Amino acid sequence: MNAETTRPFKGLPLSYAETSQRITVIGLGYIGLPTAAMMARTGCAVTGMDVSQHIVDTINKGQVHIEENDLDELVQEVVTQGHLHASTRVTPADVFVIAVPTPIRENNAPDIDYVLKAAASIAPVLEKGNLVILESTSPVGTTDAICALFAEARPDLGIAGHDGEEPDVSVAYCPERVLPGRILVELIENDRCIGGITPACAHKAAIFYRQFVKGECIETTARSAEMVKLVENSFRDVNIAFANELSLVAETMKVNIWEVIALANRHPRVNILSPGPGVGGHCIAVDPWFIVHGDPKNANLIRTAREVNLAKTRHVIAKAAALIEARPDARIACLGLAFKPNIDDFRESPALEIAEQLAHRFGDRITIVEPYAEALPAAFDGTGATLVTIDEALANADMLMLLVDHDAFKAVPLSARAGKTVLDTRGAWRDQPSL
Ligand code: SAJ
Repeated sequence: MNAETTRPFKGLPLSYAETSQRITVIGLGYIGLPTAAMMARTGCAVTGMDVSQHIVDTINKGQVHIEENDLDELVQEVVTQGHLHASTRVTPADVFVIAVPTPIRENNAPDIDYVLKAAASIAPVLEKGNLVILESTSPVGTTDAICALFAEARPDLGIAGHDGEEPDVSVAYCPERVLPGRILVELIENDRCIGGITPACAHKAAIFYRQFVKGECIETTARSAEMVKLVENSFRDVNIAFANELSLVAETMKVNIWEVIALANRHPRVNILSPGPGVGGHCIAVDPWFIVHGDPKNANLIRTAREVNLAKTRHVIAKAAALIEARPDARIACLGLAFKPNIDDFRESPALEIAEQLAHRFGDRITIVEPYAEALPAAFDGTGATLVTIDEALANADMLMLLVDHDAFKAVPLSARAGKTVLDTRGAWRDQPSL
């Protein structure tokens, strides 16, 4: 039965969904939990599966373990209404969505162990007619690997890619492309790339997503969809690397990079991104390596961009350390630990790495301001560095290292920064010279 759900939620559109379908989302992190909640708000029965008992208990109380705009309210609503339930066990469903992490190993090789473990946990409960969708960012060929695992584990079922055009179990790759901070809006509004192992799998997955997504759902192959996701984030990494390289050249040439970029961007076909202290987050700083690993011989620009962005973080650390050493009595406030403004996500954050290294080197001369942290991360243990408020930092610090352009920092007026040495890595305070 197609039922229209009328419960309004923060103005986001609600679509028509098959409310009798059972959906299981594996992995309740930054993508899995919003995805599960977004599907549950249409009235579908969604089970969120996670290996962490703590995460499962938190969600079943209607609470969230991550910070994301409006997510707390939505999760509380769908859990209270009984549409979302969390569990540590995988139970049978009609549609399985895998949204687990795909980190990189020490040598920058992709680690798809969590994906394969998730697939292995689904295999025993698979039934004829099931659809399995991988959403995790993955190297090209990962969806094929899931099908091979299913085929081996369940010879009693016809698996996509192994048993004809219309198999018992359909498999597709459908990457998310949501921006942290806007996840709930973008999950619904963005276009989706739907990559089937066969055209029939793509079609089935597209019909599934069209129940929830207002953007266009475009059907393609699983391998193309895997590559699309990696290409999107590599495009951004390469462009940020261009801006970061320019910022170093501008330092050498003694010109103001922010002014140069603003003026160059007046050209109708130029749109240079912003330099910063490096590239953070679990996506852009990681995904380009999946391409480099897949074709090391040809992916030279992509590898170089990664190296440029990593080198920018080292450059900021060296520059900050030299400034601090030159002023032995100065007290330094590092503003921000998050990987980008107005979020609480510290994964792969260059700001965190810079603050951490300065704290290890300069101890209690360093204070940290991070409105999105209740306490300093464990990496600061034993350094002597302390977490302070922005007001305390402005009252006591001689040097301000602006590492994240949180709104709270951008709002600090010039008068409150008067007389302080400023290293602004984000170009947030253009009314004051930055070293
Ligand atoms: N950054 C700069 N300069 C810029 C823009 C960003 O230094 O001009 C830095 C940020 O400070 C941050 C990092 O890059 O440290 C990444 O931030 P971001 O806002 O560019 O991207 P993410 O990691 O939050 O989200 C990206 C998005 N991908 C693209 O824009 C192509 C998002 O749409 C993806 O869904 C997400 O990765 C993902 O999950 O893959």
